[in-house]
Amino acid sequence: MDFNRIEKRWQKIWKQKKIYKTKDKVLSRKNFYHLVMFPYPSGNLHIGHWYNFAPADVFSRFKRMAGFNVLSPIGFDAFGLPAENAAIKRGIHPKDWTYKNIKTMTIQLESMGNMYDWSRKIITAEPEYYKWTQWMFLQMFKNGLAYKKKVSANWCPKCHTVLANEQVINGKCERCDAQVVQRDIEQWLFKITDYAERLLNDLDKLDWPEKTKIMQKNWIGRSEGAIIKFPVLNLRFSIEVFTTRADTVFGCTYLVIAPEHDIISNLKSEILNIKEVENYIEQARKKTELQRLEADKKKTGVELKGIKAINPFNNETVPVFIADYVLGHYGTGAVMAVPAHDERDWEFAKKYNLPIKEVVIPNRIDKKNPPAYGKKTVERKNVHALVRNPKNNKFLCLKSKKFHWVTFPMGGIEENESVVEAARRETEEETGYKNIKLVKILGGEVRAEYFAKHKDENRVAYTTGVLFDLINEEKSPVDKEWEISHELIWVDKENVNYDTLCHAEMDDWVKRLNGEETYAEDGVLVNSGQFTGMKSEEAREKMMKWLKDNKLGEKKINYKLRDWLVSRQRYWGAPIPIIYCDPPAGGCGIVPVPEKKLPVILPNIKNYLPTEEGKSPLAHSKKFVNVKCPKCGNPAKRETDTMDTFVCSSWYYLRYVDPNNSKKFADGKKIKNWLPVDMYIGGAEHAAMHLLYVRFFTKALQDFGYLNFGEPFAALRHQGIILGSDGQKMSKSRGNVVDPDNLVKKFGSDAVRMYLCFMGPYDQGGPWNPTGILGVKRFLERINKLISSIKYQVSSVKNDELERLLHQTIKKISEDIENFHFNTAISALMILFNKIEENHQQCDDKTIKRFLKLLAPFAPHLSEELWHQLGGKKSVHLEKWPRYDKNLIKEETFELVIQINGKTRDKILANSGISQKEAEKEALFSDRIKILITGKEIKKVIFVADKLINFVI
Ligand code: ANZ
Ligand code: ZN
Repeated sequence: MDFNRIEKRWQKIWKQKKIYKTKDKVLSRKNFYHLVMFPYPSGNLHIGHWYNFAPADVFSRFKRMAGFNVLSPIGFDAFGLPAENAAIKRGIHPKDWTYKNIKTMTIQLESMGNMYDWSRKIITAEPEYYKWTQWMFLQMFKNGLAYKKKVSANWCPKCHTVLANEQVINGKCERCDAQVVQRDIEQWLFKITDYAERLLNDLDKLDWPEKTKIMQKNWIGRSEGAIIKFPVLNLRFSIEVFTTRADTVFGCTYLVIAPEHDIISNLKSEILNIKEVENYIEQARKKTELQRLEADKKKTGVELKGIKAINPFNNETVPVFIADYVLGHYGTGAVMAVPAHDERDWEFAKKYNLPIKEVVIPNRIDKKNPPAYGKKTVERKNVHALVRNPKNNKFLCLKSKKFHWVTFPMGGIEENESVVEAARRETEEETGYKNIKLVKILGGEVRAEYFAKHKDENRVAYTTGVLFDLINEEKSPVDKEWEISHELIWVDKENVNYDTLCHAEMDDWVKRLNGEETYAEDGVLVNSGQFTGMKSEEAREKMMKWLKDNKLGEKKINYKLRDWLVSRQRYWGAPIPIIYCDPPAGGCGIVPVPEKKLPVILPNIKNYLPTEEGKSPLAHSKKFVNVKCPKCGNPAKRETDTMDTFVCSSWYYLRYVDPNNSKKFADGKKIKNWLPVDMYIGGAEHAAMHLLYVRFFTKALQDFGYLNFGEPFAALRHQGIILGSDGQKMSKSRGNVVDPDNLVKKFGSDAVRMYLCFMGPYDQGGPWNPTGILGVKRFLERINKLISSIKYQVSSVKNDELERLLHQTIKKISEDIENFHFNTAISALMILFNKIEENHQQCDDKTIKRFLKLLAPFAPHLSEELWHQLGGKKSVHLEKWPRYDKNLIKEETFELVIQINGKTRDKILANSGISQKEAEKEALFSDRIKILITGKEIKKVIFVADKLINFVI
């Protein structure tokens, strides 16, 4: 059959009859706003777009048939850098390029047959739209959420533009491969950080994928910590550090400040090696943030000679360094370095020979032998001897025959004995081995609490691990009684862990054996003055109080989230509606364009390359730049930067509810009718930026009084990724892309849509299988053949089995679509159709019609065609979703749970609806039950129909 012809025909009819036009309110129907992320008009729709839009359309159609008044709009995110770059490359105007693509993509989108209400289409590059993007900017500005600041930015000297971190690959510009440098540029920012806490807390109430919420949480990156002031020796000046680990402050052996920190300019005259320092700063400027943070990167830095800082807790003086592993914009841009407990500091300290001072030790509670209540507690200093046989990498252990536990040779440290001496002595006493060579002490002590069975007391032990290598097997005699009760065993390295050995310290020994040098977790404080002995948590609280009392610092919450840089020195974007009035004799400064003068039209210019100094191409246009100040009327200049396109997409969802309003961004009543969005669908790659920005906008607009809700998307789902038939991610360079247009030509849109739904779980995607789509096409052909060729009895014969399956399938497909399990829904549809085919002689038209309704969301064209062949007058898509009869779908059998005295002892299959008598009989038939019950008196029987039977004996 000619799918293409049928599909085109119905698309035309749907358009003529406007069946997808959405009314703002329909009597007795609840509104449901279902949104897919609008596409960027990059040229052609690829199959990934289809994967976003087609299954989403199945959901829309289902919701509509299920009784909702569904809004399903589409538009184009039309501003942006790619258009400009492509245009520059091809010598076409970005606008022409963009609108040409929009045209192509519109035709493609229409070929899908989705139920979009095209009358609500928005294009963000239209003045009618960006007027409101500019208006949004002004609201941010007027409410103190938009501000200007010099910021260090990734700068591509060749493209003359600021780059986002994602656009910098290995320090080079993503597009032109030029070396990216850091440059301070005056930029506009939105104060999204003011909303960090709300953006974090409100995540909890959203029906969003857990992974996405976690990504947002990490992006916001909340850290609780403290600011500590370190006075600079001999100067009336302090360096403030941000730390999450105030409890480690006694272990601070130096400070590090970021190279871009302004402290350096303040201290310039005091720094003896200022040349060297300035040199280092110069080098650091060339690096991007990502390069600076690379974990495996060698740490570098320069000491500020002549500068010393004072640790306020112990009044020790420490040296001060600059190093690029500390970032200027995070916290205070300065850290107290604690090499014993921070890996980066440790590496740095090793390299520059700085002292390493341990101040927190692990604190372990033995899970196998936890402290017992009411027993006395004894403190001890212990050693564990880890004796390794270097020939086979096995460790010497003792197994107690009485207690069945395995330990290292171990014991207390005696007076005037070193840990190493104690470890040697214990090894010889307990095992006889006397020729062992010291390898190293395994770090500092570990505190552990446990119950010492053999002594019937609780212990708090401070234990040091000592690693030895066995030299030879020579042994001294061992105490007879001890020898009888203990067995020597050699344990493989991989079994040296807490499963085998009973020491609470095992995890620490294992880490240290594997070369871990720093202890970064919480624990118990040592060498920390009045705070010694406290647990980390408690110590932090007390220290914070001490800081506050002494005005040397305070509690501080920090966020990784940074303010949103929204200005771009680019042409193809919404102009920022700001005017600068600063004539020599004191101007009005930064003046917003009056709202009634919006939009500030993006002028048509010839040269849309950035200027040599890196200004936006708009700076070329004198006509655009030179204006009168709206306040004083004097000559003034327009801002020439345009807005980040993420601004356009941060409020587009609002515009769809009232796309043609020229007085407001959207009418309040319409906002109430539709918003927030009930279901939002799009790629997981937008988890952090886009989704965070929209949430910020929504909250800000709520605060300004324009919205009565604070979250834009009540529910969110991501589609998975389609892989090429080779199992690799689809990409042009790999040559494994499939072109949707060709597929539509060859198989028809219904088959493409349906195959996309069928190929795997929607949130996971999967590999494109060329024979899979053939299978779906054949399925549609079989449907067409059967339904268009057979005459049905009109509601006469009845086939109970088919009827039951039909109702079960209605239930399953409804639930599956609701849960985005499109693939299993289609499987169910296929099973149902097989049954219909088998029994077509007993199949009435009512059954077929219900089948077509189930098919309609997946294959909207074919189902419509057949619906009309069966005499349907209106569109099948305006029909009601079929209902199922609860009684009909009841399973014929169920699993009867058999209990004895409330404990489940067996489960058997039984017929639904059986009586208690029958159930008793069947249950007593079970061999397991027989064994348990024979000879016992049954006192009572409890029966729950179609569920369980319980014998009380
Ligand atoms: C002392 C310390 C001791 C630290 C210790 C950690 C462990 P998060 O959790 O990511 O917020 N830090 C602070 N400002 C920094 C900056 N501008 N650039 C690089 N590192 C910075 O990390 C907070 C920790 O990161 C802070 O706590 C500080 O090091 C470091 F055993 O202070 B910490
Ligand atoms: Zn003025």
